[in-house]
Amino acid sequence: MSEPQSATFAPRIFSGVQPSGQLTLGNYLGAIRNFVPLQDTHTCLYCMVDLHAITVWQDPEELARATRHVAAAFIASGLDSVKSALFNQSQVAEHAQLAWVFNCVARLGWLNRMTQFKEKAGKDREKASVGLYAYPTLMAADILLYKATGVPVGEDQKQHLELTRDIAQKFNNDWGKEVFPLTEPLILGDATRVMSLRDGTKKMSKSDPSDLSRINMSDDRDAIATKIRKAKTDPEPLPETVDGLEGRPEADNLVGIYGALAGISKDEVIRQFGGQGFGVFKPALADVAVERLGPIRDEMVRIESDPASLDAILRDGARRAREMAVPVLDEVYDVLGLVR
Ligand code: AQP
Repeated sequence: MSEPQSATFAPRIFSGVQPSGQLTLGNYLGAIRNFVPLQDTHTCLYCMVDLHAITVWQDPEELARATRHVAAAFIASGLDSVKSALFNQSQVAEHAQLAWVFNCVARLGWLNRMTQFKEKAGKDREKASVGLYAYPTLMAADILLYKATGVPVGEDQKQHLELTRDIAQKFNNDWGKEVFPLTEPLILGDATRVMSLRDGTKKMSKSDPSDLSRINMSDDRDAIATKIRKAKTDPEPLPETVDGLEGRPEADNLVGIYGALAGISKDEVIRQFGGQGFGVFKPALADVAVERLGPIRDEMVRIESDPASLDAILRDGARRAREMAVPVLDEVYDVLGLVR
């Protein structure tokens, strides 16, 4: 990949996905599918960030199920548990330990600027958990515990990545040592921000109350076709040029999804469908979505039917992750003067 490498830090990739519900097409196109090719060029760690998920209340049985669901989605999408360390965050206690150190490095003013906290806490900020507020410092710990040089993420995580760099820089400056790299966000592909099927101005999200707003990775072929058929659109046919998508967020989103799934640019989609109505375009989109997602979903069902094997993969991934994490935390403790 093309992220600039510091001379001091070996190229290493970390990324995480929250096990907090059904994974969406946004998670797949914006993040998971981009994880796969990196395995051939980098040391990679891919994590189910369960400690992030509990920043809002989770049903215990559902949390365990969702953790295995994310692991199954990773593997079904092409992640190889031999090439990459696949694990859930809570099995590597060093994440929480380094997060505490970073709570002491990050400034309140920095966290106050995080737009995701404002969105997720909503109007009743006072009732949000301290964990939800401190989420970005735990995310910085996830990444810097492995001195990751690159993090493949969707666009919505850009601000958190900037905070991770601020924390790394302040830590390095405060103690006068280049302990941490300035990690680069790897915002890859054409679908870095997939929008809701019900509102083209809102991000497609697994916590949206409306299931019709998203395509889940576990949706069967009928569900995918139904959701695309019911997706909100405007009454106009598709424009003759990509510029004509301006001001038409729902049409723009569906064209973007088609292109990302078919592996073609939006220009090419418009070349094929410009001037056509949604009555023609939506069934074509449903076909390409079913063709791409159907086999992944079938594989997920197969993998999830054997939770014992999945748990063994996660334990092994956690063991390998700890081998990388322990020396970094030791280094941090030494730098801080924490006796061990
Ligand atoms: N709509 C999206 N388009 C592109 N990328 C997306 N990602 C999430 N939604 C989209 C990317 O998926 C990765 C994992 O996200 P996460 O589960 O850790 O948290 P999130 O960003 O908060 O995702 P959701 O679906 O919106 O979850 P909830 O509803 O639980 O908060 C990240 O790389 C993210 O950028």
